[in-house]
Amino acid sequence: FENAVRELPIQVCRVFLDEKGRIRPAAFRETDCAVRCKNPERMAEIFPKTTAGHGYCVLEAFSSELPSKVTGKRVAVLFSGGPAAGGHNVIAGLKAALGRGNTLLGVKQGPKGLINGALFEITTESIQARLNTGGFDFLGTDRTKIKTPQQFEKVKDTVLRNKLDGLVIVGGDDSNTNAAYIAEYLEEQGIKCSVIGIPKTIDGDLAVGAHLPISFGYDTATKIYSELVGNLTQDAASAVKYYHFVKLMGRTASKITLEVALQTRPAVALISEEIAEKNMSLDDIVDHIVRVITERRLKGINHGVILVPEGLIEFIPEMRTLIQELNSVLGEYEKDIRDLPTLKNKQEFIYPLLSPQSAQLMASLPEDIEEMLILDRDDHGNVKVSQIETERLLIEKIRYKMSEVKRHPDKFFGQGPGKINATPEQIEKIQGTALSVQSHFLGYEGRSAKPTSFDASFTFNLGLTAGSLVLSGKSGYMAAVTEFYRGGKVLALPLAGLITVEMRKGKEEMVIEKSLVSLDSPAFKAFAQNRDKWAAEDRFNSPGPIQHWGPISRQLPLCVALDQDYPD
Ligand code: FBP
Repeated sequence: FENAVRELPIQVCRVFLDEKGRIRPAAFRETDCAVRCKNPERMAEIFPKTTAGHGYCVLEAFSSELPSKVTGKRVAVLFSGGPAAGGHNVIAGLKAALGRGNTLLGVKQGPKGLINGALFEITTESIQARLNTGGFDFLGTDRTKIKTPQQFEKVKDTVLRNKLDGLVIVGGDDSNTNAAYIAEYLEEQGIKCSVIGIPKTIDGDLAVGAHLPISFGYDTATKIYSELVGNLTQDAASAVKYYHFVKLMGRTASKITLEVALQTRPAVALISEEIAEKNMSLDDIVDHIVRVITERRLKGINHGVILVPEGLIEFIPEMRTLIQELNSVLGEYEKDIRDLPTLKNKQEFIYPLLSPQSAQLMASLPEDIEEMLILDRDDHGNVKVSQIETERLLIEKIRYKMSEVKRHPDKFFGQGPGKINATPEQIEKIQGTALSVQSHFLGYEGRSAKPTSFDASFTFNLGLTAGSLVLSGKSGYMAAVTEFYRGGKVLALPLAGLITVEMRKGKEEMVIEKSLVSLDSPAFKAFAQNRDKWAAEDRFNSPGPIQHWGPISRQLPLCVALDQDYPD
């Protein structure tokens, strides 16, 4: 591995190198830090085995030759959830930590493969050939949630049949929650198998303050989206006729949108967390965008880029209430509703069970969105926001509002609060201009790319961390790397301490708390201080393609760099 790694821009944390610069696993010791658990007593009840003795204490890696002496261990690894750049490097790091004296097995097709016992041996050659490639295609992935007693039994069978001493789960918040439950279950069953989670998701919402600034895949995805959005800003200013509405992936947090906004400086970027905090309705959002477009028109600018986070719909207060009400209805009548043949039948069943406001809102939505909201949830109970065309909903409403501006200029122009100041000539001039829009969705194209040098190094080190934890016999932890700018500090975070209570389908669910955009964070403040200038006139930036070599390749995501001392 040393040779393969040296030829690539992968930096290995010092703690994993011996005095001759050879890669070896590290050992772990307790620190005097703990993760901030929101419900410590409740979690200690749910995870008595994995929290026993050490509670929520963070472990730190230190250099030791002891783990490299451990041999004969059998460890399996699986991918779970959506792909993210660098997954193959996690496996490579894991293989490097385990060395030739231990066996690494791959689980095919994620948690489903774990339940079905679909495992195969991973050779050094097979994973070396995939070093620094994108995607999860080597193993495959899926979104099965391991929840029923029968599924846990089957996992136990797989562990026993394959004589596993370790299981590494590469996934997001839901998958790492699965890892916490499996770790607890195996210990409870008296089976010695270390279960370790790896923080993966392009969304960037699996982060734990200074202990884990970001999940892997975020840097690559945001750099790809920034290149594409940058191209659109440039195209908009060149063709001078279109507004490009770009929905950016990120199921819940707007972390991707914030990073892309900082990189490209668009006319508008909506941040869901801000919309929720300021209690902005759908109409407020539409009014804001119409205002920006109109003020730009008054300056002769009739083009630009508008960024819309994928998860927006769940943060608009009235939509959030509607989704919560729908979740409760579904929690009680899911089967009855599913069995109804047409959307009309479903509407007739559901509307009377909603509050009048929610029923009215629901009726005002396009039918395809209504249909998605009614039933389409993933195995973990999440609304499939990537399939909802929020950008089209906004465009429809903005078009309508713009036509109102045309029909009733007095309502929008003039003196006084909220009104736009313009001369009659200016108003007449802009009333003749049409609004031409293009809509885009950037998501899947960012998940399986060749990793940036940041993600390539980050993931290789996460794999080394997971392998070291298994060899040290630790279970119920998530591997973490922090202090990137100092060459990386390697930690293990107790999974049970990260779990909190979330409402899904109207019921309480234990799940790792999502890390959202904080309006007090330096990254958000940098955006908020600059956005009016970006809205007023073209100040865009087109960062161009990812660089894999040279100084620019080492650029951390701007949000991570700006927030590195922010406590979360
Ligand atoms: P993970 O949290 O599993 O990494 O997935 C993130 C994500 O890319 C979201 O941004 C998006 O909403 C979702 O996956 C799309 O999922 P699917 O692949 O099932 O369409």
